[in-house]
Amino acid sequence: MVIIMNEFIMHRHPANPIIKPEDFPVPADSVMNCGQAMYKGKTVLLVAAIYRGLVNGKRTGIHVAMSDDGINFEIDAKPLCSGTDFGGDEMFYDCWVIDPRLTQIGDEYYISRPGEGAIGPCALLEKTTDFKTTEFLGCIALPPNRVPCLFPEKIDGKYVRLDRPMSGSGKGCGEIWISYSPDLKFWGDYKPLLKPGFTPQFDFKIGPTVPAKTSKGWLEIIHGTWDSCADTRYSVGAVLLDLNDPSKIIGHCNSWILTPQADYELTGHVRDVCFPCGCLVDEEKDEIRIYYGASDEFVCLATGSVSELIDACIKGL
Ligand code: BMA
Repeated sequence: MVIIMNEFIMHRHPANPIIKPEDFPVPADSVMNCGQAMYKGKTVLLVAAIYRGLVNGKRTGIHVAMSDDGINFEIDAKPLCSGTDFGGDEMFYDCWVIDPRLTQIGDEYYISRPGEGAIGPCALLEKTTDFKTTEFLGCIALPPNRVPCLFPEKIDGKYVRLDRPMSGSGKGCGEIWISYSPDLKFWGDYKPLLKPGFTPQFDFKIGPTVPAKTSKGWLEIIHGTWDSCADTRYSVGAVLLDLNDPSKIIGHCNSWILTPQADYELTGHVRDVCFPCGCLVDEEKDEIRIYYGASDEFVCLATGSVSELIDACIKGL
């Protein structure tokens, strides 16, 4: 057993990993990076699975996991998202269904996720209201783009998103941008928001998750990578954006808030990975929950005090 010496604000739940491949109702090798939201008082996760062999002819799928207590989940055997015929070409563009970002806007839940592409992923959007069926809304970003994360409400009458229009290669190539839309279809007013290198722990690339509204600003959990001669380490960071103008950064933590240290993060299918797609914030309980993918094999949970995290962003701790 690994003893974690230096957790910073976020604490690993003792029940980790809370979802393992063997918990899955279909044969899976990896259960990983997940979208997260509240639905009818329950915690809902959209869990990406890489199947063991083909399941109904598919290599991957995104499955709904629901829970009353946020720890014990019931997982649907039938995937909610299993790829579409977008782009034709024997599903070339939508054959690897992973990394969903889930945003609740009113009574609707939007799922943005990467589609395959020869020069990198494009971004596909689906919508659900019942977590049983989805409506495919199309492609909302050209490749290479990983992955637009929608804000949960309009700001100044426009939908807002963060994404990583990755281009080039090498250190510092992946940065986060903000853009706006009148209808979730046509996007513009692009502005760069945050570049890798704002902390040495995230020197290679960074990527967004779905922002959470707090009384002090939009809390934006990010992933960021650090490249060594041995491997790429995926950690979790936090940024605070202005409530009325989210293109303004109010503050950010000076380093990671979660980095691979536990055995289920250090070993596994891809070692050294903590990969978030969102977070759940409850300011009344002063709680933040981040369900994250650990080593591309498990779903894990880290919890912390949201006021402490916001304070750390503002002070740059
Ligand atoms: C990223 C994504 C994630 C994955 C991570 C680590 O590029 O593909 O799905 O968790 O790499 O392997």
